[in-house]
Amino acid sequence: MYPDEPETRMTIRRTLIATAMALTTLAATLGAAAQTLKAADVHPAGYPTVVAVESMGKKLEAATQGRIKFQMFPGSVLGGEKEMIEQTQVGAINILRTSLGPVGPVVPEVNVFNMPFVFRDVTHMRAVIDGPIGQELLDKISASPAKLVALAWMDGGSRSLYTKKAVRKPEDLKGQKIRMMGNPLFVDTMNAMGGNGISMGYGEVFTAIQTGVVDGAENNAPSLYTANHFKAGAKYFTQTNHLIIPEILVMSKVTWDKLAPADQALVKKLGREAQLEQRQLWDKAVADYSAKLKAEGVEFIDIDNKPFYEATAPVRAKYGADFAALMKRIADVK
Ligand code: BDP
Repeated sequence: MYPDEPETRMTIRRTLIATAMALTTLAATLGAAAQTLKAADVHPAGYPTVVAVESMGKKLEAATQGRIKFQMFPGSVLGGEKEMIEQTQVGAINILRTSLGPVGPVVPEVNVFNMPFVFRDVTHMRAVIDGPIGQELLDKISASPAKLVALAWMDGGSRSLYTKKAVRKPEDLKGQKIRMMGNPLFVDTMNAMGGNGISMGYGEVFTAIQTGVVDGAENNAPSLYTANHFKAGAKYFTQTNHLIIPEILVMSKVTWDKLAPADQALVKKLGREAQLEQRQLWDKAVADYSAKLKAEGVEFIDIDNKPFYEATAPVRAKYGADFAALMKRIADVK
């Protein structure tokens, strides 16, 4: 390369290049050794999803002898769910547990699970996500341009309406502003159910109910309890069960692509284990928090939800048009 270069200088140059290369390799190894994965969740410490993902983190640290560390950021400290999805897409958050609701705007294929009354009940939803359709949806998320790798499903049970004024039928919702998750599908759902859907982040709901910006919201019992929305005044919990939305555990594709194949396989395996652990914790949480809500004076209103089912038929027709074959397969799952 340098024909006139004296022998010694050439040797020094070669040594320097070799040293620089060795240092680069060392830095890469050290970098890998120091890797800490940031995991996030809107829910507080102790919530089933947070507990299951923390336990996944401990197993990951143990299996890699501390080469991959794990840090959980619960309670929305890294932002609302929409913002956290965005941070995960760019790799600022490495692992995220999120509802599928706000994933719909970035991966439209998941909206098939976000439709009102698409599942008959929680048992039906579980049979679907545990079978081939569940795997296909995870694969669709990973294959989409959203830069999210879907690791596993989590359970979010069934969502029902909670309001300051008791609701028993669609007409009772007239004029009531109800907070929905950020996805136009949910605003349409609430409008069809008889109220006025308002989309906003989970972290804003307490104040919105308290100050009358909204008259209520909808969620499962563990969320209603841990987010204290009943203390903001939403004391009537009408069992509409209108949305049964599975949740997911995703890894940023940016992070995923930097992992060695063996570590990727490990993350996937531990993600699946977290799914199983979360489901057990979930069933207990629903029972425990329902009892706690009742003890706090929240009135559970049992209703025949058929009028709400019928009222939302146009929403299924509108959003389901893209998923007709898939919806038939879902309905056929026993
Ligand atoms: C809870 C979900 C959480 C959502 C929240 C919401 O677990 O992922 O962010 O509802 O309503 O049930 O925003």
